[in-house]
Amino acid sequence: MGILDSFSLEGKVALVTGGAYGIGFAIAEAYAGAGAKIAFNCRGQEHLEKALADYEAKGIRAKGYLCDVTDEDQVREMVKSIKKELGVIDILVNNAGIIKRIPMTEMSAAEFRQVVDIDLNAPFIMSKAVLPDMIEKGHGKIINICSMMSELGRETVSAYAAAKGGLKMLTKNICSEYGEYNIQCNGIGPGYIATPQTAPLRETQADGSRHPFDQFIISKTPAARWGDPEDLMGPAVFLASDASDFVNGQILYVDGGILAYIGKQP
Ligand code: NAP
Ligand code: GCO
Repeated sequence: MGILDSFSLEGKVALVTGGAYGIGFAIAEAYAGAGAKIAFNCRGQEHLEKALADYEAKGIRAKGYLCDVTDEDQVREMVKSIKKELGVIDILVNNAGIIKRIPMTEMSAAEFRQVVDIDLNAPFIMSKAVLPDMIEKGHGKIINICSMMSELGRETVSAYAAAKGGLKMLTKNICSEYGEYNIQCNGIGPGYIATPQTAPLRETQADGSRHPFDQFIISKTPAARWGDPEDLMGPAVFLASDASDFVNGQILYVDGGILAYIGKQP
């Protein structure tokens, strides 16, 4: 077997939560290209239908499910359906997530809870739903999509940073608790990636100039650019493949160097 064979996902079943568009879609596309059978979910019927068409346009026969990852019953039903239609889930990517950019003093407890529910509680619910079959099968890969905010804070994202910091530690704990069953749980920490979630931070201003935050990120990134979802494809395949069977509890930051860099002098 050549070294590239260890990156193959041939015959594997991958579930990417929130895989209707953005980072999740790119990861699912990469997994399909590496040979995996693809399942994804989202909450919106329109998002689901457009995503199925988008996957088909790329020659990918993905199975899409309407499932709110915060709802344990829906999650159990989705995992059962995937098992019946595709097989036991070998690879779970906890990608579904939201952000609310509100100053903490103005954020309601309900808004804080909603972000934590989707970004932290749901990866727990999803992982709990797939672990028993992974244990029985003798292998499994869980990949949690963390964030720069797993390491850093910034104004207005208190709930998101708390959730993503917690997700980093949940990653390490799943590693600790299930590593003996040949289950690897790692995280990917994307930098600033051009998706619908960050679109408000990149809007062109009324005078035609770039959004101040857009300019800020360019100055803070050695790569001097925003990331694209495609930048995450290779790292995601690596962490889902046999090539990373001895990598566990790690957060792989795919950030163009932001975390290593003090930033360009204004
Ligand atoms: P996005 O464009 O907003 O896509 C989020 C996806 O998650 C959508 O498919 C959405 O579909 C789904 N989703 C949201 N809440 C859900 C729920 N309760 N149940 C099921 N599906 C749900 O976000 P993105 O930029 O691709 O980010 C994906 C992940 O990467 C998130 O965890 C985010 O925190 C993280 N991340 C993003 C960046 C970035 O710069 N973009 C950087 C670091 C980390 P529905 O709304 O139809 O449910
Ligand atoms: C923000 C951005 C970030 C990115 C990402 C960075 O408002 O600061 O949305 O949070 O989404 O998490 O890694």
